[in-house]
Amino acid sequence: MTHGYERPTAGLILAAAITLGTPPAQAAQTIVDGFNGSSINAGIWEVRLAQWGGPGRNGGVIPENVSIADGIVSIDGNGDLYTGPKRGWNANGYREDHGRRSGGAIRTREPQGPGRFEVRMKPVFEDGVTTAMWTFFYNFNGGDVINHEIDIELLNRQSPSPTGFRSDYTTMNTWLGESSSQANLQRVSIIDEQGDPAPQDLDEFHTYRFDWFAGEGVTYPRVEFYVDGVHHYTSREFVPTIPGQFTVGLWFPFNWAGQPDFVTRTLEIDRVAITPLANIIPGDANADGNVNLTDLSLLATNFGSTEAAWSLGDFSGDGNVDLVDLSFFASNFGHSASTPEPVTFSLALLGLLASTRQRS
Ligand SMILES: [Ca+2]
Ligand SMILES: [Ca+2]
Ligand SMILES: [Ca+2]
Repeated sequence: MTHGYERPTAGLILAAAITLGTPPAQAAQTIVDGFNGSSINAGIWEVRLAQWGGPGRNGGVIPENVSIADGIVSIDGNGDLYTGPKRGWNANGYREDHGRRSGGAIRTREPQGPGRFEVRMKPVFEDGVTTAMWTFFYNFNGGDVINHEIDIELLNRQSPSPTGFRSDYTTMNTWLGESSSQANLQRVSIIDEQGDPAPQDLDEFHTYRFDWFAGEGVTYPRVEFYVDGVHHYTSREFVPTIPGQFTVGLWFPFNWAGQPDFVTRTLEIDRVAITPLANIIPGDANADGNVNLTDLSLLATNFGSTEAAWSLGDFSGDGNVDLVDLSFFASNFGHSASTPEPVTFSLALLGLLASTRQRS
């Protein structure tokens, strides 16, 4: 453990503060891939040849649809009007005689999580196809634990109906089993508070993220979902505990995403970052790697909130922003992705905190 998750006592806070200036050793490896090479990093990723959903359901995901250039991984999805030379993959383990409804996906070789999963990408918004990012653990040997999964799927529907495309809705799901009774399935509106059109309406890159906390220490198990740094939903039910391989891709659902009446659409992935929980520092509200006054400002603005998330200063995960969260912040104040900040300032802050606690 590189930093305390237990509710700090004043003594613990002081002890932690005194050690500031020497950033904690980081045992876990953070993965950041901007895809700047001439090929996809095979040490991190496998390019998938696979099918799911059952025989004849779609053309699977095939390596021929995945390419890299200029810092971008491009993944083609071929719709019902596709007549090119690519050939899809059948669930029975052989090539189709056509390439219709074939997509592509990259998946980490190693299981990941809990932690922060962030993808900057330009999704495809079309009927019949879905851009998705997810962790997946499956117990192929059977037993009680079958399916631990967290996903963001940009099929963008307010309801399961195959008609009625809605680019302002995003699914944010957590699963502990294969049936919907073992999952928390949410279709979340991502229209902003000003009522402006959803950011996804634009043909631009956006950052999709989920922070997965499995309940370490006294923190609360939950998965927080974000689009462009804005918190949209927290799942507190059916929260996975088992690390899973992380996939980003474009694929064709069988019947619940509508008809893909197009030739080819392309998902562009600019960057993927996977941060293990040990490297996520309580207090770093804006997730920039530093714990400083910017984060304190976020915490202060939301102090007293009972519907908060990490980005608003709720580091413990109970939904409230209170002295517990301030304690987390204080114990990590000065942590920096580069140069530590002076200790003296945090000691002054701790004095303030101590006096506040005595009054409360
Ligand atoms: Ca890039
Ligand atoms: Ca920060
Ligand atoms: Ca809290």
